[in-house]
Amino acid sequence: MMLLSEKATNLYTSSLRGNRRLIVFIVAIISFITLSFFTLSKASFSLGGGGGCGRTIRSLNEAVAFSSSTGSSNSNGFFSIHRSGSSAGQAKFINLNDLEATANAKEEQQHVLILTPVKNAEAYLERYFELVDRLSYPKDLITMAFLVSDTTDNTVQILKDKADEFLNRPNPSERYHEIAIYEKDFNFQLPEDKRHTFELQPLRRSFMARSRNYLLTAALREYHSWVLWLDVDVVEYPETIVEDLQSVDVDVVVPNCLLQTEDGSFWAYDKNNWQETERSIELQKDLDPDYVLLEGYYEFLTNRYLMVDMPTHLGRFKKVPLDGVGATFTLVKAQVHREGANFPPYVFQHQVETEGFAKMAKAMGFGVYGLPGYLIYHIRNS
Ligand SMILES: Nc1nc2c(ncn2[C@@H]2O[C@H](COP(=O)(O)OP(=O)(O)OP(=O)(O)O)[C@@H](O)[C@H]2O)c(=O)[nH]1
Ligand SMILES: [Mg+2]
Repeated sequence: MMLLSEKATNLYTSSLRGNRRLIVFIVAIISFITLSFFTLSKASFSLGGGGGCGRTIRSLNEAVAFSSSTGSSNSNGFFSIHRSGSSAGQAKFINLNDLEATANAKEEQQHVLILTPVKNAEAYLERYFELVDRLSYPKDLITMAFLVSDTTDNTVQILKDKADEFLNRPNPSERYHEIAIYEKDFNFQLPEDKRHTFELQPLRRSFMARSRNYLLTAALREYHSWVLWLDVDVVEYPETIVEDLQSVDVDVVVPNCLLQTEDGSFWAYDKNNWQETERSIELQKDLDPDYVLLEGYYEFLTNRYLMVDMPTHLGRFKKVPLDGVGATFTLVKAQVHREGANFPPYVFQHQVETEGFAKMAKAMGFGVYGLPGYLIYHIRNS
């Protein structure tokens, strides 16, 4: 009897153990299926599959449907919280919809940011400031910003002294809105006699691009409507040039930059302002995508139509569309930079730096133009 009941108990315990194993097994399977379902459905959103938009670029309707299905909120304008020390935080609201860059910029009091990268530039600074100071655009609407790189001369001190003078003039209407000097070294040095060697240009231009991007991201403020790129060694331009270029009312515009000569003879300088031609486009079809095209070098002829070779007698405001630009003097609506066109330090459509910028701006749908009859002058360096 005793033996029988012991047997029954053993049987009961082992069947209970069997059931428990079964239950654990079933629960594990259900958890696995549930987990897989959520993981896969998330993945299909982030990959943009299964009708979701994820992070890919989709049509506006798809994107709107996606954003309302995930319940993301939207607000007008721009908020940021500022805390200084122990004082209470204060929200800053700036409606960027109100920022405009229009032909009547001066009347509308639109701010201009003049950007100049500099390297061992002390010899050029006096003339540079003389010309900027002569501009007829109101000084209180002008910000100047410099990026000094890999410099061994007195450039920084001269910039600081000039800024001090220009910002503290007795007459407030003669003072500039702001002057900023940034220093950033890339430890990139080229021997002076090698600076324009064909093989070294892609690298030199790539470092110039990095400098320009540094300067742009450090200096651009939310109130700037225009960005004017001005090289330090441009030695002659009209005092009304800012208003003149603004009046053309396009996204990017460049005057025609020639070489200053003693006898006033016509010598081209900025060959980076150009149009593609049928032949230049044809030639690019067989090129390695990483090949950088350069203007003004006999080593490789590009077949582009350079602005310095276009007729200059058709009026100062006769504009032509361009596919490549330099930056000796380049006026850009700030929106173009804000939306993402900058200076590629990598190869973009066979170009780097300023010409890459033009290609990028055009790829984004912006208008890029030049004025062959509007002449400015660059110093003869050697
Ligand atoms: N921050 C920075 N500025 C540079 C660098 N190289 C040149 N610059 C400045 O960038 C502008 C354009 O450079 P330039 O050396 O004049 O270039 P370029 O006009 O093609 O050459 P040049 O015919 O010799 O004048 C000038 O204002 C220079 O002082 C650099 O590596 N870093
Ligand atoms: Mg120069």
